[in-house]
Amino acid sequence: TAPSLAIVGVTGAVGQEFLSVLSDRSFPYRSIKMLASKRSAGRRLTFEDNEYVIEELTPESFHGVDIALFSAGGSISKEFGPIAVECGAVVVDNSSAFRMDENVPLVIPEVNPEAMAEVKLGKGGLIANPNCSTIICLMAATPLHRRAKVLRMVVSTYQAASGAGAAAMEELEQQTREVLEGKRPTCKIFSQQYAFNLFSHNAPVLSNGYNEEEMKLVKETRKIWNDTNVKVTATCIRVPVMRAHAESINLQFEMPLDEDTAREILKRAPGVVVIDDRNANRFPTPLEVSNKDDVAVGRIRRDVSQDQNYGLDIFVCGDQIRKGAALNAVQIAEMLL
Ligand code: 11C
Repeated sequence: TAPSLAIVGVTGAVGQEFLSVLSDRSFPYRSIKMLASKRSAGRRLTFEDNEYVIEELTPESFHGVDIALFSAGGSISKEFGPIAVECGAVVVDNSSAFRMDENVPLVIPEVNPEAMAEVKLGKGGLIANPNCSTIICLMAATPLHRRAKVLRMVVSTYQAASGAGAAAMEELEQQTREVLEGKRPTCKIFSQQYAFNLFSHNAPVLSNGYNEEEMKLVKETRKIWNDTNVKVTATCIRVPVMRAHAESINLQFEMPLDEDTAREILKRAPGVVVIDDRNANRFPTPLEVSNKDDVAVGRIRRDVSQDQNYGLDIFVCGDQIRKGAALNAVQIAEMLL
């Protein structure tokens, strides 16, 4: 029979997207629990022609649940994830709470599906969804890594409002209106003006000078590629874009890989589309990939600073809420079926 599902954090940007993706992909289910904080409990929600009442998340929420999709922040995952597992559910967790736990698979289905081979429906288990910027980066870098082995990767991100949640998206919209009307922009989520501006990612800055978002790219890549030697460095920037991240990625390879071969590899890669029209100066944009499943790659070119065929530059865009979060989690859930 089809599994029973629970969505934890159903009122959030990713929670809502879980529902859209489940519906778009005709994910089979026999029931769904819509779970959120006490604040949202009691509200009604229509999904696939059925009306649901949002329930408050409690330790009792997971009885009879087969798959729980979590996106309500790290502390909720830490508190309720293990309870759900104890009840026999497989938790697919979108937060950073368990990603670096060595017993928890960190999975991008197109990249390392083998990592979750041990997790079986009915036995309880945890699978972590990587950070959105890692997913989008590795969707493009992995097919090239498989061919030529990446020794070093330099990532610069241009990250959308959605990565900071629905309230940040509202803040961007409100501030844009305020600035155009000559008013002072209201800063609630971010401490500085976001509209018509950009700034270093809002994640906490660590003692090594990197922020947490940057170190996620470093550590998660090593874990997903199962390669402790790969060198990764990153600079993460928040830009006033609504829901898709862009990333400039510089790659250094162990084996030669020319740009035409790289383009062919990327054209064949699942979940990737190539937009690379030099004559028309047409390359991926965040708007173009918004609400889309595929990650778009372009600006595929030889890095002239490296030995010929040992370095490439690429530019990648991917919908942060979809492939960066909800779609990846639902694809993980599909592999459990
Ligand atoms: C962003 N990736 O775009 C972040 C937010 O570890 O899941 C998500 C943080 C995480 O701001």
